Amino acid sequence: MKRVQLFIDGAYTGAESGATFGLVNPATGEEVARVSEGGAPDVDRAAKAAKRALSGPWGQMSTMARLRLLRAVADRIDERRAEFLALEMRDTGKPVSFAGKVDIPRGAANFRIFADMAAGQHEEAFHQDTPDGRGAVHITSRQPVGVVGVICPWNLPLLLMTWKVGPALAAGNTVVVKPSEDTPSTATLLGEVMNEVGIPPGVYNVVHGFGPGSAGEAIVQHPAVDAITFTGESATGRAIMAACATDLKRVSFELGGKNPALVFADCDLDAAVAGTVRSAFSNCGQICLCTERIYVEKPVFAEFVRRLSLAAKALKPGDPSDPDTQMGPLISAVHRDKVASYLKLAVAEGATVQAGGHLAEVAGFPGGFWVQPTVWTGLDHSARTLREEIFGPVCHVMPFESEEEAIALANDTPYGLCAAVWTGDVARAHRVGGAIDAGMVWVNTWFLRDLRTPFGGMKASGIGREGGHYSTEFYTELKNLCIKL
Ligand code: NAD
Ligand code: 6OD
Repeated sequence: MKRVQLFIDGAYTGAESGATFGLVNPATGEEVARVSEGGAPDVDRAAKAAKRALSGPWGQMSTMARLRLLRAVADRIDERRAEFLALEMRDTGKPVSFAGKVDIPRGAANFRIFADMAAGQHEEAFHQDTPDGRGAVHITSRQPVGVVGVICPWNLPLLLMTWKVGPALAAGNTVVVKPSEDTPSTATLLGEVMNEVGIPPGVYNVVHGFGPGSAGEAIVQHPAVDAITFTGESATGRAIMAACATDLKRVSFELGGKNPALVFADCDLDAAVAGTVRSAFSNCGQICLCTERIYVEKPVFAEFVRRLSLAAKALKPGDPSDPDTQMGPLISAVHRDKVASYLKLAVAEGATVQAGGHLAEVAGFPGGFWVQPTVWTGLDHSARTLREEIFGPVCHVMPFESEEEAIALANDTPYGLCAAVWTGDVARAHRVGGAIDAGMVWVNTWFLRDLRTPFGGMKASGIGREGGHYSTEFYTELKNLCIKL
């Protein structure tokens, strides 16, 4: 795919302005495609097509027929797995060992599981006595919200987009998707899949472009868009929320994090080290759930730091298509420079570098945006390095002496997305897990997903929850019908 076009009303199209921008492969730094740069007129076309589709064949289709189509979308993603994988790896540089196991399978699962869950949707009925003795019946049901604007980041492009589009379509909505400008391709390929399986035109629309003054802002401001589901930075969430206030659009936000891991001396240290290597460095640290702050109980602190640092140094960067490659590049030169600025800042703030600490050079990929997996110790808790989301393969390890201190350190952050707790004591797991201000706490594991459970963050990490029936709540309006008998 050398030209990445918009997908509106079931057809590929350029932007009305004719504008395009370059798409860069982060592993090589080379431009690999031109992307149509949508703007307000293109969003207008997409939003109107999405509105029409609500009252067309899609809106009139039976629930079971709709869900059959969504299961067919999942099957087709599986069948075209190699194409989705190649595009996701090209856009992100992520290794096949990650994208093949996580991104693409979840792209299919997000349609299949939400279709299965929607099949179990039921209405509630309340019978009411009335003075005339005839009574009344109330029927409480759910109807689609309407046109949903889906605004996505670049770190797990297909996974995070379908995580919203799957339940939105299962509930009978239509969507206008704005993928990240850095990762437009898999959302575009999904348009072909929608047509192949017979999803009616206008149900799934994709408009590429940027945020402010571009396609993102136009989606948020369009009067035909009824709800916005957004994943990205907390600062962007604030701007979108302010814009949504005008039309009182409902919002669901999955935002940034500065996630802690708490390692207690009673844990299985091998598991804690292996789990923390995964939670700090997977996807080159570019997962909102990644651990950037690690607190370790004093008796095992030195040993934990030694083992984590050794493991970080052993992680193998390289050709994303090599199954042995463990580390990909960062998404862009801009993001590489941001992470590099924290590599400098951490040292200026007094960090001791236990592993990494520099940009990386990878044989055969001189133009890529590579950074060494980095482990720091020695920072004061007020350091900016410990307060700001970096979103790279970096983490800091600090000792603690008591459970209370560990909880206080974990909660000393504006964010509240997730935490990992490593302990062999179930009572402690329950106590500490309950005391951490985060939407999700994993004990003796990390990023173990069950799509029926609520996903989202507290504090500056988000508004609302998605997953299972929590998604249904966001993507539907409740209606009560009262019939006097
Ligand atoms: P970002 O906020 O810069 O951009 C996300 C999307 O919003 C992009 O499509 C962008 O074009 C668009 N956008 C930017 N400004 C906009 C505006 N004013 N109006 C409308 N759209 C706008 O985020 P990013 O850099 O792409 O992603 C990384 C961030 O996402 C990190 O902070 C990470 O923690 C967060 N994230 C959170 C979760 C979660 O589930 N909590 C998941 C993934 C990523
Ligand atoms: O697994 C998911 O459903 C999900 N929303 C993951 C988000 C990861 C953030 O980068």
